Amino acid sequence: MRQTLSRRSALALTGGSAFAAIGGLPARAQVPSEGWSALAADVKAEFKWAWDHYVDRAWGRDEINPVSGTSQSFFIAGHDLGLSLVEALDTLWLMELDEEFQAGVDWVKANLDFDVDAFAQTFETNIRLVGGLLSAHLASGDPVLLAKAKDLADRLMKAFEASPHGLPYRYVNLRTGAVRDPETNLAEIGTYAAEFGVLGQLTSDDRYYAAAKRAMKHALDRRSDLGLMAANIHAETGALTSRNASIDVYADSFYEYLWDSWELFGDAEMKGWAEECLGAISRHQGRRYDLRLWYPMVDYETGEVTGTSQTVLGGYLSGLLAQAGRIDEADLFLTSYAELQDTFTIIPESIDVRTRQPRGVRTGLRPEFADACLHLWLMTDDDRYRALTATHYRNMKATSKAAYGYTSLADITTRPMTQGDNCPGYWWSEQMKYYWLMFAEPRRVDLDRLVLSTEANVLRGFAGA
Ligand code: DMJ
Repeated sequence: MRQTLSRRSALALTGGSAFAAIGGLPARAQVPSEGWSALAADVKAEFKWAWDHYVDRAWGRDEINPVSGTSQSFFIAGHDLGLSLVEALDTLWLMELDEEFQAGVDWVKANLDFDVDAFAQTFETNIRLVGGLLSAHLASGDPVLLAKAKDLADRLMKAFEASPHGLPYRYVNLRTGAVRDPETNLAEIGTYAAEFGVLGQLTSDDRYYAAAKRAMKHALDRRSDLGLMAANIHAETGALTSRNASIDVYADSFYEYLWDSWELFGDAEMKGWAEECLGAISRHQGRRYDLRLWYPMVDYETGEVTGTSQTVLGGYLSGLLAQAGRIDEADLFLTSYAELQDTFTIIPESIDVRTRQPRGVRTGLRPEFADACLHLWLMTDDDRYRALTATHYRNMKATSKAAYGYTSLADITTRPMTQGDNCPGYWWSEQMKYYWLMFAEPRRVDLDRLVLSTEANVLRGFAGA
């Protein structure tokens, strides 16, 4: 049985919550009839099956299109950086698929070169590639992986250095350091501290974490009297470019990295900011619609609602609230999404919180519900969260499994659902890892020490590390 004492004792310090449950989650967990370990074996078999198709059809390409068996670039049109392969590495390691892990590492050593005269998105390159290389290095100790992560992070640093405020531009040319797209947002300026901090520790170089924290502080210094930040900001002028406070896309991982900086580096200032931000979000964005808890967009100075959509990505907040000890609120927010899972089988990409109806029919094979379940389970040891995740896994398998892997969906309202033709890179790093961590008794990680990046790269907690 997992040792939950350390996380639970942190909980005792945080006190109660004003949030009352609406009774949406089952009172008892439904343990899968086949048992957790059989479910874990199934997850591993599916991952291996999908990996073999990636090797066969898309080796070294960024993403496989699992219906047609074709592939596509993600960062740079026509120039692939092995995205899915890098994203898969630490998942392969945790699943003890060692030959596959080593084949991936060998590909990285022989082929992955970031000296490309092309623009790449700074944020995505960091969370997916720098994070993927770092976690593979932490797993295996291979110094070449660390050298590759450092080389790439050095190229991304140009995006910070070009701004008088240290706010990274959205795109940077990997060879020349030229930048473009200064109109940016909280997620894209504030999702570096975890990867850059770990890189800094491994290379004894404080510059990376200092740059990441400076960008976050710039935005934090512009909080309103309510304690909220507007989500849009300009890297050149440093000014806010909207009045909308959001927990959702364009802001999400900023908040995660405040907390992660505390967990990873013991940065108490970041913890204080995380608690202040979560408190303000809870007070001024959290709203009940038909008793369900949602966090719609609000004006950052008045708290007035400015938009009533909520995406499936917003589910991460439930996991973050749990990490910060706000268990009741986290559970209640998860319940809102669990109801969507019950109603639609696959949680819609975006809903209107007033009606709980989808705002579109496509979905992106999203991991955030399982992410939140993992963090709630780690904090409480309550198997209801594992049971909800088992349903998430089975529903994904029933709807997204295609000839050569798992795909996003083009229409969740048809029966059967209409498949798209793309497996996003994060599938290899996120949900399959969350399922594995919850269903298996993983031998290569200490769950009490586990810290995952926003892309679920393991940044702390490998057994023996
Ligand atoms: C992932 O790339 C990361 O979780 C990111 O923070 C936002 N969401 C996508 C997956 O939906």
